[in-house]
This record gives sequence, structure tokens and C-alpha cells, in this order.
Amino acid sequence: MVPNDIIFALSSGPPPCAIGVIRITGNHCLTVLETMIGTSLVPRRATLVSLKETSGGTMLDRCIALYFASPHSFTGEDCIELHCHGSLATLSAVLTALGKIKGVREAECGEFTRRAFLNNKMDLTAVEGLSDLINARTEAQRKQALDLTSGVLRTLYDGWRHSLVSQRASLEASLDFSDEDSVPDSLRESVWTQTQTLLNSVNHHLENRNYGEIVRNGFRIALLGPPNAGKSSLLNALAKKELAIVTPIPGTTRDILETSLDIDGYLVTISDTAGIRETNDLVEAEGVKRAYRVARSADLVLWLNPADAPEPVPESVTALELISKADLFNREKAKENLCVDTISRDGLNSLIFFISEQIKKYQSGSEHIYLTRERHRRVIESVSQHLVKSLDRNHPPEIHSEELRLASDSLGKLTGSIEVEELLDFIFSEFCIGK
Ligand SMILES: Nc1nc2c(ncn2[C@@H]2O[C@H](COP(=O)(O)OP(=O)(O)OP(=O)(O)O)[C@@H](O)[C@H]2O)c(=O)[nH]1
Ligand SMILES: [Mg+2]
Repeated sequence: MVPNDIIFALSSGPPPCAIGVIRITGNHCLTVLETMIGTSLVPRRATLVSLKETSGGTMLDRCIALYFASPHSFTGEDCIELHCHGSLATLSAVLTALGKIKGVREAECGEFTRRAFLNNKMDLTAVEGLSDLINARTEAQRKQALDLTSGVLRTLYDGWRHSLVSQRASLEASLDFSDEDSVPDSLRESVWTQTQTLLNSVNHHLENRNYGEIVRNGFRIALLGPPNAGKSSLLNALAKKELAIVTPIPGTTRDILETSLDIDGYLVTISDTAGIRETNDLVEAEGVKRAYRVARSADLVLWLNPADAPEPVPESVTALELISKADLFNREKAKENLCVDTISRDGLNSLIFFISEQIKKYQSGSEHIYLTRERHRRVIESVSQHLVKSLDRNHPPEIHSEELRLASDSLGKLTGSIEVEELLDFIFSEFCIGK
């Protein structure tokens, strides 16, 4: 149910800033705020107003007020934006005055977006896209999140639901009206063909899952290698910061050290690890254990093989070899391999290009709609399973239809078209106050 009280929050960044935007939403908020604003507002027209405290008439700020009448607003309710001077004192005076008005209260995290969802302005995949857009750090994340906010997933999933509903309708109508109480074979055959086509699309969508999740969560690279291979030096060179301690003493790094970089618009997380070797040192042995653990969860493991003391990749690790300390390498051989010299920074650009190419490999040629979250992936996997069951020719038409219904309900939960109350708190908790 959509609540009917009026809520407000500072929707721009923390003060001090040039302009602080306070957002207010709730039907009839214009009437409730009339005394404070002191002048009438025309929808979608910026008006310079003298904000006053309702009780004493004390002037709070001269600011720009914008009014969006329901349903043409972000939340679908009447909305007002006050573009105030962004000082701490001004904003807290306005926020305090708002809080004193009867029926008006401070918004909770994500409450504006929650109202937008409850008023059917957005589906759940767009809500999640908006959360990603606010948190986007790289160009690829921004593009992907923007696509989601515009409802590309909803369009895709609603199309699938529509197809499922029509397949069920065909099956059930023929069941209801058939004299012999059995569905004509030709009709079932045609529904099977449609179900199979849909299953192909669903499975194709699932195959592309990695790219969307990599863009959203980041591509994880683990730097592994023997002690003194130059792993920490490479982390520092890529980050252009002295993050890790570098010494000529083998076994310098013990803990995992992580940093995030923007590589060609992609978020990439690089982990520096302890050098891999047999050791009786308890601390170093724990470091080696952790290095293997990080390698197991990485999208790409680079095995740094020092040119002056090569070590083969351990059998238990799947890694790509990167020759480090390439300045100590035979020049001709260097040309054939992926190699870096962190002193002169030779090979770093090629390595960065290589990493970006590795990420792009996850992208499929024509597909622009990717799964970005585990929640979506799990639901789409269950849709696929229901479709597979519905195609079992040993089942009667009732089961065929029931499996189609279950697939359709799963899709409905994904977009929020059907009851998802238990999911809402979880999804909206990702938002900050004011959104
Ligand atoms: N010649 C040369 N020396 C390098 C290069 N990169 C690192 N070194 C040196 O190699 C030594 C070890 O470098 P680190 O970056 O600490 O090596 P590491 O792999 O992190 O070593 P551990 O933490 O002990 O596992 C240091 O003395 C570095 O200055 C390089 O490209 N060329
Ligand atoms: Mg190190």
C-alpha cells in the first residue's frame, strides 16, 4: 500500500555545497507547505521564493522552488524540490522547519524510490538499476545502470511473461472446450514450439550473465608468483601509488592487499598476494594459503614469473603467465610474451590493454541486455528449469500449463509485478536517504 504522509530529505550531497536540494513528496504537499513557500507554484516552472518558518514567519532562505504535480513526478505523487543555499546552517534550518509541520516527516533510506515503485513509476529491475547508477564509478557501470533504469530488463521480461500467458491460455482454453477432454495434438505441438523458442531465449540470456555481473561488481585479478617476482611493484605501478611495501627480501608481502582501478571504463580489483613457496614460517604460510584462496575466486590469475629466476605455474592454479622484471630478459624472447618491467614501466600499457580485452571477451556480440545481479540470475535459472519441465512430453497438459505459470510468476517477482513484499526492504536498503 502506498503511504499517504508527506516525507522530505536532503537529496543532494552533504553540505557545504553551492546548492542543496531538499525533496518533498506526498499528495497535497503544496497545500501543506503553502505558508512556508508563501507563493503559488506552477508545475514544472522554477520560482524564486522566500522560504519562511510557518510559525514565526522567520525567513529561512531565498531559494528556487520546483513543483511536479502527480502523476508526472519521480514518485508519482505531488513533489516539491527546494534548491537552497548549500550551507549547513541553511539546510538544517529548512529541514528542521519542515519537520515541525504536522503530517510531514523525514524520509527513510530509499523511501522516494520505494514510492516510485509502489506508484508503478518503476519496476524492481529499474529500481536496482537506479541504485547502481548512483553508485557507478566507471563508464561501463554508468552505461549499464542507465540501461536498467530505462527499463530494458522489464521490457524483455514482460515480453516473456506475455508469451507465457498466451501459451497457457491456448492450453487451458482447449482443455476447457475440448469434447474428448484432451488437447488436440496439433495445438499442443504449437505450444511446445513456442515454449522451446522461449527456452532458447532464456538460456541465451543466462549464457551472457558474466559480463553484466563483472561490470557491476568489478573484474577480479589476483597477482600470484614466487617471492620477489615483483607482484607488489606491479600493484603499485598499476595504481600509480606506493600502496604495497616493496623490498628485495623474499617474502615481504603476507596479507592480501587490494586496490580498485578504472581500466578502460571497467572496474578492476587487483589483489597483491604473498609469494608462493614452501615455508615453515607460520605467518608466511598463512599468507600463501590466502594467496591460493584469492586465486580461486578471481576472474583472472596472473602468474608473475621473474625473468631472472623463472618458476613454473603450480599445478593447482589456473593462471596466465606474465614475465616480470622484463628488463632482465632476453629482448627477443620478450617480444613473444606478455611481460612487464615496473622500473621503466615498459609493458604496462600492453598489460592494461590485455586486461581490457579479457573483460570484453565476456561480452557477446549482439546482446546488450545483461544479467547484472545474482538475484536475477537465480530467478532466470528457475524460469529455465520450469520451461524444461513444461517441455516434458510425458506430462499431461495440466502440468505443462502449471510449469508455464510457475515460470511466469518467477518473472513477475523479478520485475515486482506480483507480490514481493519480503524483497522490498532488502532492495531499498541499498539506497541512501534522499533517494
Ligand atoms: N630489475 C627489476 N627489478 C624489479 C622489478 N620489479 C620489482 N623489482 C625488484 O624486485 C624486488 C622484489 O619486488 P616486490 O615487488 O617486493 O616483489 P614481490 O613479488 O611483491 O615479493 P614478495 O612480496 O616477497 O612475494 C624489489 O627489490 C624490486 O625493486 C622490475 O621490473 N625489474
Ligand atoms: Mg610483495
